[in-house]
Amino acid sequence: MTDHIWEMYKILIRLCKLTIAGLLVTSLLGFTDFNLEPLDKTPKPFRQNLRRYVLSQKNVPVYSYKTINRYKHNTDYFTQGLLIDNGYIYEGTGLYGHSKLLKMDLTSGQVIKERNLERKYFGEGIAIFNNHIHQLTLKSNIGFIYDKNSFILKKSFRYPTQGWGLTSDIKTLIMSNGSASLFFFKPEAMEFERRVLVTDAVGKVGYLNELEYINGDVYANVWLTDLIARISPETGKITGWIDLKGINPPLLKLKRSHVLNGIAYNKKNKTIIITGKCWPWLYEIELIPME
Ligand SMILES: [Ca+2]
Repeated sequence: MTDHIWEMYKILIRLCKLTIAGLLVTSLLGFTDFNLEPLDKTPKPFRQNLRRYVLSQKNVPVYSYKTINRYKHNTDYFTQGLLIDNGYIYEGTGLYGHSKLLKMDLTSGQVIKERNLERKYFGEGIAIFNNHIHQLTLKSNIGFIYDKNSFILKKSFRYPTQGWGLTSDIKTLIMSNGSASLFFFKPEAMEFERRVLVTDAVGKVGYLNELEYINGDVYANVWLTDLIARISPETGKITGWIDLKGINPPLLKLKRSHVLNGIAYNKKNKTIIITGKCWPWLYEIELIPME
């Protein structure tokens, strides 16, 4: 056997070992049905024309918004997850070395509880279920479960893709990973249950990011846009669009020029709180149907 053929043979054996190891890991984790490939990303031409496309929708309602209040937001917080529980705002922030889990007073912005993630983790979406806070990480394939009151880490869980957004309904945790799919987990054991492909009348709607479960629908911000898709968790069908154009301050006025990435439902006021990465404000809004 020549040296060249021998080298090729060794590479082939290495590839086989990696494939078998990968299959073994996903099988052991119970994620064989989990879509590991980002095949369901929305094509880029669609994304570039998304606002025009959304505003031309005839088969689902499109909403604008009315700002009814705003609250201070720390411009160091690279918002990746946002929710309201019992009147308090909870935020998960990202960036390596800066990722946090926070509990704050909504109106004053005063930090009540804070926990830093290890420097090796980039924090992502958060959700509360049964007095526990779940937090994803971007590329580490690991999530954390904390006691809601003490922020003490109770356990961790694994998933095979990137982690982006997280929210919860009354019985499941719902996760996005930047694709056009939503993934459903049983929260206690973080056991993967099912996934739905998010589609509208034309096709897949990808780059789903921060999530919020509101009255039976999942609201998902489309990454790098001011648009939020309202999605049926049962079918994955888009049931409406929210256009938040103009809600974020002009990029030049921001400490860092980052996009919308926080949706929290304020049950008490029946309003939605919106913010973005390092934005100076949390906006409390009501949705207004567009003509
Ligand atoms: Ca949220």
